Amino acid sequence: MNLEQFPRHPLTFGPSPLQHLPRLSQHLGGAQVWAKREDVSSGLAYGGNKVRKLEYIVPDILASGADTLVSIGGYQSNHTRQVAAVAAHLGLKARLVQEKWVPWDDPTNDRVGNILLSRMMGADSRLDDAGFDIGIRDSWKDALREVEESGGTPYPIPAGASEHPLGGLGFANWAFEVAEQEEKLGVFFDTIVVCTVTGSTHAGMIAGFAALEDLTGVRRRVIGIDASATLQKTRDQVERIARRTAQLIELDRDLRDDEIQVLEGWAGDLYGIPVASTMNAMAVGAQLEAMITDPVYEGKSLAGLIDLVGSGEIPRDSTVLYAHLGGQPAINAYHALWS
Ligand code: 5PA
Repeated sequence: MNLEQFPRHPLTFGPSPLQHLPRLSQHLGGAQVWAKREDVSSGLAYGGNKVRKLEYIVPDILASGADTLVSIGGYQSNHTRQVAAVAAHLGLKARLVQEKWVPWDDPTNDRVGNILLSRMMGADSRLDDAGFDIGIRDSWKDALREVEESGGTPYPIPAGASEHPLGGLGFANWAFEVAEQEEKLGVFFDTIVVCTVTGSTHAGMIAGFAALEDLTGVRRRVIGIDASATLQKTRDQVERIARRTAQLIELDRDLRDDEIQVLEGWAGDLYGIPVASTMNAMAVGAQLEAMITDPVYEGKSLAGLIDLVGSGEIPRDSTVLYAHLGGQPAINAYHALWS
């Protein structure tokens, strides 16, 4: 295993904080639940999981001599907001393609929250009518070409930074950070629960924990909760990126099938649209722990955790780590859920 060979440009305050959630644990009547908070670990525009992925991509951006980061997401993409933040931080430009990934017809959807923040940070954020797809899009390729044609030097960052060759490294490193924090706190997380859509967060963790298992001999479960509602695409992407990242960090074995688990059941029918379990999870997190989650991603993975602990699928004697990946700025566009 060799993660140290990859340069990392720090964009966070340090290791993201671990937080025990006693009232949530008591409410679920089973496992002890903790959260690792990517949403409060960076000063760059509210942070989130992409900041960690970008820490490993920035050295390549700087080496490339690019002047414009080009990326893509939905109107309320957290990823594009974090790309805009990193561009501002580095003194670069950002060209963002914001597609209509979610049929959420609130008139504020393309004006508040993430997209507002991206615009404040000076990004050239342009709307596109195309619907949800985690794959490589023509609109993104067009944006890259446009930047070039206008004399700029673009740096391509695909959706969620997942298809970027280095996209899995940030969360491979997360696994080792968890192990260090466990040692300091005298706790062991046998189960990790994480939201998965474009895949490299979950995939990076899979590769990182596999490497850690090989070093320590200790197994744990990393459970991805699908929030894409296009399960097969996300599953394929997670598997592919996990294997690619494992190879990159020189894991000297293939990943086992049981290491790659993407569970369905909490995404609802459509990406970005909350269902009853999402609403319940958001209320439970907020009212028991003041832990705010969003209706697109974290509310869905929290719903998965609540059901898996409640049903005993995650055993009562488990210590579970919920990866809180950020995403709160989007709730502004979802004000109607509570009005
Ligand atoms: C996102 C992603 P992955 O895409 O790495 O699987 O991460 C899923 C995820 N939680 C989980 C939050 C808060 C997220 O923002 N967001 C995308 C975006 O455009 O914001 C890439 C889809």
